[in-house]
Amino acid sequence: MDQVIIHVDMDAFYASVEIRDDPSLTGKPLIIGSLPKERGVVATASYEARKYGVHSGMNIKEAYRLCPGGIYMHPDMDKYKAISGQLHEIWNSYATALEGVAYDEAYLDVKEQAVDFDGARRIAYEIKRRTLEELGLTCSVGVAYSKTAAKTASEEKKPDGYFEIRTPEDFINLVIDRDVRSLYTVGAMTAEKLYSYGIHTVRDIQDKKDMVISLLGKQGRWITQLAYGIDDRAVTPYRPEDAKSISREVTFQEDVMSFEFLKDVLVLLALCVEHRADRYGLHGNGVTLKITYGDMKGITRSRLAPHCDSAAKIYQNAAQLLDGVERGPVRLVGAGIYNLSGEEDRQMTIEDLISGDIDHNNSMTDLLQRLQTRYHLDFAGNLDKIYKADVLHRTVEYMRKHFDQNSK
Ligand code: TTP
Ligand code: MG
Repeated sequence: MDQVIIHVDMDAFYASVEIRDDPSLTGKPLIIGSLPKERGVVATASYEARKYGVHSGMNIKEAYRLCPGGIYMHPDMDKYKAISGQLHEIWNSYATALEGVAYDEAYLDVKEQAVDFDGARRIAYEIKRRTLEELGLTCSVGVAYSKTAAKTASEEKKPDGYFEIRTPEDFINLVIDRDVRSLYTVGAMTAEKLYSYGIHTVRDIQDKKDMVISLLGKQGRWITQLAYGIDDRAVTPYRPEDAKSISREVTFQEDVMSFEFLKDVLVLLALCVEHRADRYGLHGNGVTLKITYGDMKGITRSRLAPHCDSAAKIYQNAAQLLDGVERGPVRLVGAGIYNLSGEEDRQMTIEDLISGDIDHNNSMTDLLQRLQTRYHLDFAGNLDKIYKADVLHRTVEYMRKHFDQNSK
């Protein structure tokens, strides 16, 4: 299959948006994420901040140590989401299929519109021009014969870059001496495993392909193919129902000891998960609980829960999972549903008929009532704001302080 694929990725996305909207930030090291006094991580950093070694995912305290003179800001997700919508409109007008990977990143199947690589280059520059003129933002674009090569190409000349990789041979020549992680499906854990067997570069994967396959099985076969530039995956339009799971989580500013308190937090997380599932008409068939302890050790527990579509069911399952995990100081708690299906698949079960959704609604009302009384919260009329990450986070912090005071 001969493909012509564009991969487009915005440059320092959140940071660039904030600089566009406040030109006084231009040329300054800007770090979007948590604030230095909080707990959390860097979402992204302007290229000036990256010069200090600051990068996405870095602990914010570490970022502050490296770049104390930086400007630190919280992300404004609503704003980025709106811009993402505008970007998708531009991208959509050039693609037969568009696969969004993140707010700021997508694969475009342009074979029909572009015909060949020269046509794709014209489209790529057109996208760059329109993104700058209409949205005041720069992006980097890669054109290639495969998804992996297109992503590699868009990274190649960042920021405001353009690069082409027309054949598997060109791809191999480019990456052969690079770290195994330059093949995008190789994550940190897999890389560590490969390193420990002396496999550091793409060339090593080629040279020791039998070892890679016996070490990693199916994934090893896939990685070996990538090392030879083979990747036939088509650009597949993203549909929310293809999502594997829906989850929400919160990180506490100080570790939490009380599991009773964690259960109260699970009530709010369950509401948030239900809300997101509702938006797409989805329900889960299993519930997950995620815990990160104070020492950064993380665990996930899950259990089957057919037709899990209400906050009450999500909460009940997550709370039961929590009862089964090791006690200790907790830094992060999350809850979610997986194994999603759409409304049309929904069939009433005997269980539903007996228990009835009304019961679930009632138990949720009771749970919320308990939270209101215990923490002196007033949810009335503004419960819908809890779905926003920053409101959820603030509410949970407020609850935590309240809980700590009352248990002293
Ligand atoms: P990226 O495209 O990975 O990064 P970027 O656009 O900031 O910078 P680059 O020029 O290197 O592409 O991610 C897009 C946005 O997603 C980013 O602006 C912030 C967010 N993000 C996080 O919140 N956490 C993360 O760990 C990463 C990698 C990104
Ligand atoms: Mg980006």
